[in-house]
Formats: sequence, C-alpha cells, structure tokens
Amino acid sequence: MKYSIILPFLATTVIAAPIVEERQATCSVPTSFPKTANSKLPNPFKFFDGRAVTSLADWECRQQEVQAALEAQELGTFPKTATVTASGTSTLSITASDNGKSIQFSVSIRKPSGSGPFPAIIAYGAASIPVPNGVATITFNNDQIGEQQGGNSRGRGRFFDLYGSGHSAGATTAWAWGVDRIMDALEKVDTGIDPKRVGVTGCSRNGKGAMVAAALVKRIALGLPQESGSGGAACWRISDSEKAAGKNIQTPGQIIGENVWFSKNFDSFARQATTLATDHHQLAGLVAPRGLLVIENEIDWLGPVSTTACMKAARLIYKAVGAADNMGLTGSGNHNHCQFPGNQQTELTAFINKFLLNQSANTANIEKGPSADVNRYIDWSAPTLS
Ligand code: MCU
Repeated sequence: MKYSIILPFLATTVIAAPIVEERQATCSVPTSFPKTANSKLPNPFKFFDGRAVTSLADWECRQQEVQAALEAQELGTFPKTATVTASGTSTLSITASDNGKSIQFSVSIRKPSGSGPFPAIIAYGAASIPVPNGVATITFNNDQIGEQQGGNSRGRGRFFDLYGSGHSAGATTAWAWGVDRIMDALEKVDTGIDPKRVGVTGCSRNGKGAMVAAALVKRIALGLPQESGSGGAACWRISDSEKAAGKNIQTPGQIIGENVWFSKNFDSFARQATTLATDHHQLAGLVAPRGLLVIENEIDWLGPVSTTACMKAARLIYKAVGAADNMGLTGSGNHNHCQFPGNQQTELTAFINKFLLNQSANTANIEKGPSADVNRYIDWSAPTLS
C-alpha cells in the first residue's frame, strides 16, 4: 500500500529527504486559500476544502497545503530547484545555481576535537545558546543572503541576486533557502559533519528565521528558535488580541513596517490577521515530527502569552502525530534579551542530547512559561492519527 513506507518515520527523529518527496507526490495541494475571518487559531486537522484529517497520510498532505498557504500569504515562495557545488572543511564555500545564474557564500565550521562525524548547529549570526562539547557550530551570515536593514532592504542580498529583487520571499524565507543550500553542501562534501544531525538556531529576529528554517528545511533535525516573539513562536491572532488588551507587544501591523522579514504578500493580511488561512502554531507544526525546542523570554514585546498559547497549540499537533515528546517550550522569567539563562539549560541539554548527540534523554512534557490558556484561542480538538 502506498503509505506503508510512511509509518516507520514516526519512530525516528529524522525523515530522509527522498522519502518525504515520495510521500508528497500523492497530495493535491491547492493554489488559493481561504480568507474568511476567523478569530480562533485555524484548525490544523481540517483541510481548506473542509475535509477532516483522519490519518497520518492525510496529515502529510495537510502539511503541504499549510506550507503552501504560509508561502502564499506570509513567507513568499521557497525555491526548491537550486544546485550546489561546495568545497572546504573549516570554511565551507558554497556556490548555488538556479535559472542559469549563480551566487556564492561561505560558512565557517568550528568542530569539536577528536574524530567525527559530529552533529552541528547552524547559528544565524552567532550562537547565543551554549553549544555543548561534541557539537560543531556552523556560523551562517544570514544577513548576506537576505538583508534585514529596515523597509528599504527588501529584495537585497545574495538570494535576491540569484532570483531577482522582485522575488516574493521575505528575508526569513531567503535565509531558510540558504540553510537548505548548507545542507546540500554538507551532503556533498565530507566536512566531518553528519548531515542527519544538524540543528538551527538564532535569537530574536534571527529566532524568527530559525523557526522558519526548521519549518521549511525538512533535513533539519532540531529547531532551536530563541526569543523569536511575534513572527516566530507567537501567533499573529493572539499578539493582536494581547495588543487590544493593552499589552506592549509586537503585532503583524507593526512588523511589516519595521523590517522585511516577511513577504510583501503579508502586507494585505497584517492588519486583518484573522483572515490568514493559518497561524504560527502551524508554522511550528511543519517541523513535526522532527525535534523543536522553543526558547522564550517574558519580555512584553515578545508576547509571552502569545508565544506560550501558540506553542501549546503546536504541541497539540505534535501529540496528534504521536510525537509529543519531540517538541518542547521553555519560557523563563524576564531576563536580558538573548542572554541564555541557566533555568533553561536542562531542557536545552535534553533536546540536544536526544536529537543531535543520539543519546537517550527525557524531553517529555516540557511546557514552561507564563500561564496562558490555549483553549481560549482554539475551537478544535486534536485527533490521534495513525
Ligand atoms: C524579537 O526580535 C526583534 C523584534 O521583533 C523587533 O521588533 C526588535 O526591533 O528587534 C528584536 C531583535 O531582533 O532584537 C535583537
């Protein structure tokens, strides 16, 4: 039977890319998406045409239409056709070509001593989580791929040199494309890194980027978005309702004026987020069943209630597909932005041990944060899919 190859993937933490593609071949994915106002977080278990998601096979197809809607309404198109050549081990030099054009960029790889292959964490800018011994750090200059210098930087950076300044991708999508090319390079060149054990992290604006990369790049084994707030772990709808309740919180309407993290396509939704076909519980849900630890802070601007309730909704998606322990949410009290506090270390260590170091670790029921009732924001319940 067609889907018999799917089921074993839930028992593992990494889905091999060719298997993902084979599964995707059977889904019919719409090209237009509902814009009916809905103040609740959209139901992850109902197709846009109203059919219920009743099996894992359905859910795989649902994931694809959710991604298509996110690309159409907020992220912009995520290109999948680039080809890569690469060389080097500590400086990995990558040439990516598409449509007869090429661009070049490099990442630096700092490896542990001893013999590999080693797992690695791709860090946007520089890691602001402690990367343990035994795990390499791949430093990625994401700003070079897609600039984030305010509204006027739209369409600038190497991604846009390749695809044109008018390409629909927001910066977070351009960066995810860069991560996808790093993965191509790691698969082609023997750098001493095991491409099956690669995580991605970034903080704040780069945390939004790490969340988007974990969602779009299916070869990433572990997402570690840190203090991403609105545009990352927060749900647009909840951020708006928190703002309406008087909080000093970043909203979609504000974000589109501040920077180019999202597609131009998002502009027409940003002041009516209730009309989006999806929300960010589903962006996080795209990472499932792969590893995801969402690291947050209780700074008002990040929207602690929004990130907590939104990621609790995402955890319902993980639970539905039998992967509840593969996603955690660790909030902590208010502390300096992007200064990783000691009270999140246990959760971080557990996720890195399990998903990157292949060790057994307890990642069950990690849901730390301020009180936030997810049931206020949803009008669906999660099925148990098999
Ligand atoms: C949380 O990330 C952003 C935030 O979205 C912006 O509004 C603010 O200007 O910068 C934050 C950030 O990236 O801080 C380093």
